[in-house]
Amino acid sequence: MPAPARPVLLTGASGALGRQIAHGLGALGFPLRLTDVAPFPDPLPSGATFTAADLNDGVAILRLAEGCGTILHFGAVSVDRPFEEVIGPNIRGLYHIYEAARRERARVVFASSNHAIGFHERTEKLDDECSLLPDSYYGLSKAYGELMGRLYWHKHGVESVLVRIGSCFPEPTDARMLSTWLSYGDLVRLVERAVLADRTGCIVIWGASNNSRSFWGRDGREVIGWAPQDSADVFAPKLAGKTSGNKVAERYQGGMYAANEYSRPEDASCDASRYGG
Ligand code: 15L
Repeated sequence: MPAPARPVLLTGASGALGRQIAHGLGALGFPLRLTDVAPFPDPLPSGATFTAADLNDGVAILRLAEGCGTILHFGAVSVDRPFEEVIGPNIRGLYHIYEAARRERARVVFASSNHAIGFHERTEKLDDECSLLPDSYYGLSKAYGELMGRLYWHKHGVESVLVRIGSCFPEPTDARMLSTWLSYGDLVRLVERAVLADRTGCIVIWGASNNSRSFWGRDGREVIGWAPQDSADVFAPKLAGKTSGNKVAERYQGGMYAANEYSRPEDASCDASRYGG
């Protein structure tokens, strides 16, 4: 089983996705440095260390990244929250991650989100060149992260795998997730390939399983040799009728994130071909 020569830093290690990645890659023998503001709640995977750190602390992040070949950046506010709560971990923290990657010549695997494009309509089939269309301050921070990845690639040659994660949970729980679900197994295999791939440049990958109702199409997955193995389709009989009942949420890919605090007047219009309606 191949393992990377240089250590892999994982931020957000104590979160739901971080724990899956820590255990999944730990089992493959990856040399892991785990970090989070919260303690790691499980026994440490063999060969892993854990250091508590705040993404706002640039010196701590530089120190943690020393000698690392990859930074898996899964730490941040991960839900729709007010601007002031998002700005520290998701904006300043991201800058600290990219500065560390620049110094170490490390690759970044960034946990972006479908909420970076959440105001695209559900009737659209998107590819990796679609416009960024955030549906919340959280989604805006993910769009910013993707642009940060592009900046550091063009200016410094720092590679990024920007994973636009759909809904990564043990199982899909509503009709929207029949389109957006990413299984834990597919997530871990994606991250494994993103670490081991030879060269990636700066690519976007839709983080979704093999769902026939997917909103998303072409992306950079071939560059890393990843293909999802699971599918939300088997849950369709149970979930197809389980919609939100909210008109705005049902119209847009981001669902309730688009609907939260929505106050656009009914008759407002803009250039549909450029900005998604
Ligand atoms: C996300 O980005 C969130 O982290 C997660 O909690 C879900 O809301 C998910 O998107 C989703 O869109 O289902």
